[in-house]
Amino acid sequence: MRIDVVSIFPDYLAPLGLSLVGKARAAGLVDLRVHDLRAWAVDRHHTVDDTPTGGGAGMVMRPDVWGTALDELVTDTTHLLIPTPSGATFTQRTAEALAAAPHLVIACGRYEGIDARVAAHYRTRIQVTEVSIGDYVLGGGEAAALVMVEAVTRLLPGVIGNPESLVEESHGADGLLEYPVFTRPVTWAGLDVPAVLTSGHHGKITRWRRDEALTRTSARRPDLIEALDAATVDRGDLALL
Ligand code: 6GU
Repeated sequence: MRIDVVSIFPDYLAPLGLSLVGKARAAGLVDLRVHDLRAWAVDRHHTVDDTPTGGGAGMVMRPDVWGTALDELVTDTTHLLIPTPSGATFTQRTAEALAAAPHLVIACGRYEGIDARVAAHYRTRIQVTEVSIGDYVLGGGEAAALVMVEAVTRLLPGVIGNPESLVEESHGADGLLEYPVFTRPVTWAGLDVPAVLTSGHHGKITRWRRDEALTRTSARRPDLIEALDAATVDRGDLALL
């Protein structure tokens, strides 16, 4: 997969050289390039913004500069992502869909956002999604781009050594948060690892983990319990729900 990220703060994307994403890049599993939007600005001051038409606070990013940049980067098969707090919520399902795309371009806005004609124009040519990573406001799209690139990259074939790691995790197919995990030592700070986990009884361990996932999800994310697929709820669950 290829991913292009465009920002006026390309250094903000430096963490994409580290850890899981950095290793995936080094292994050639993702071709990730970060661009400075100002490279496409034409005036002496490399201006990328202007005042909002109709009045109001802040500045808006100019469509002409973004258009020159995106015309150079997008192809017919590009999925253009525009991070914005007014976008559709980015979820694990979004990450899964994007991981199947051949090319992502992430257009990071700052200030009050990017002139709305940019999304409208590219929507006539390619797939465009305005995405939010949650119900809070950030200073720009860069932190959201970091989040989305990591969530997508870890789903690409070969990035995670043991693909079983992708099966039993929060926001996976069962619709529940993950159960609590433990390792050695068996006693730490006066706290014991739950005895069932050292029992060697795999059936009991599976049931205990399922119960923990259910009680944790009920307490922290009741919305996920409401959304559970009836087909994934078993007889043992019903006592807890
Ligand atoms: Cl994607 N961008 C900005 N600027 N703020 C956000 C966001 C995105 N998602 C949540 N808040």
